Amino acid sequence: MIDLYTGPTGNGQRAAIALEESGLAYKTTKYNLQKGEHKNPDFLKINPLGAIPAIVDHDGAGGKKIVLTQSGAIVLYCAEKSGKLLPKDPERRAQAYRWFMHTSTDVGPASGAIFATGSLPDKPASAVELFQKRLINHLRESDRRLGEAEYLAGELSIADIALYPIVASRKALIEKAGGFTNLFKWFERMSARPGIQKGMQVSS
Ligand SMILES: N[C@@H](CCC(=O)N[C@@H](CS)C(=O)NCC(=O)O)C(=O)O
Repeated sequence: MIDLYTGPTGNGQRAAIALEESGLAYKTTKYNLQKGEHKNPDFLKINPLGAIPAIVDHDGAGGKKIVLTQSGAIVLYCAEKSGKLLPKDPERRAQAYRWFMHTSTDVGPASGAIFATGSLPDKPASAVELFQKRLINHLRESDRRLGEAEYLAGELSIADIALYPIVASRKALIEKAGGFTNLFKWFERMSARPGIQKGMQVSS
C-alpha cells in the first residue's frame, strides 16, 4: 500500500493521477495548504520542506519502505513499479522522455513563475506577461506534437500525466491565446479517462 500526501494543486494532482493511471493501491491524506496543514510535524518527517506531494511506499524495492517527494519522480516511480505509462517501443519510450522533460523543465517552470510573480504584493505586470508568453510558446510545441500523435509519445505515458494538470489550471490563458486545437482535443481525451477524473478529484 502506498500513502499519498497531497493537496489541491497541479503537483498534487499529477501524483494522484499517476497512482490512478498506474493502478497501484494507495490511500490519500489531503492537506489544506491555506491552513498550513502540510507543515505538521508528522509530515515534516516525510518531507522536511513541508511541500506536497509525497508518497510513502511501504512495499518498495526489496520490500523496504521508500519515501518519495517531487511529483515528477512520483510519476516515474509509479510507471516503473506498475510497468504502465512507459512505452515498450524504444522510439515511443524516447518520445515519452522527451515530452516529460519538456513539461518538467519548460512548461512547468513557466507556469510556476506566473504563479510566483502573480503572488508578489505588486504583481509586476511585465514579469507576469513574460512568463505567460513563455508558457504559451512552450505549449505551442506541445500542440504541434499533438497534431502528429494522439498522445505525446504516441500512447498514454508519463508525458501526458505530467502535462495534464498544468493545462487544466491554465485553460483560460490558453483559450485566450487561441489556436490550440490539438492540445484541447487531447485535453478532452484525457479528461474522459476515469483515472484522470479520479486523480483530479482525489487532489482537489
Ligand atoms: N517540484 C515540486 C514542487 C512541490 C511544491 O512546491 N509543492 C507546493 C504545492 S504545489 C507546496 O506544497 N508548497 C508549500 C511550501 O513549499 O511551503 C513537485 O513537483 O512536487
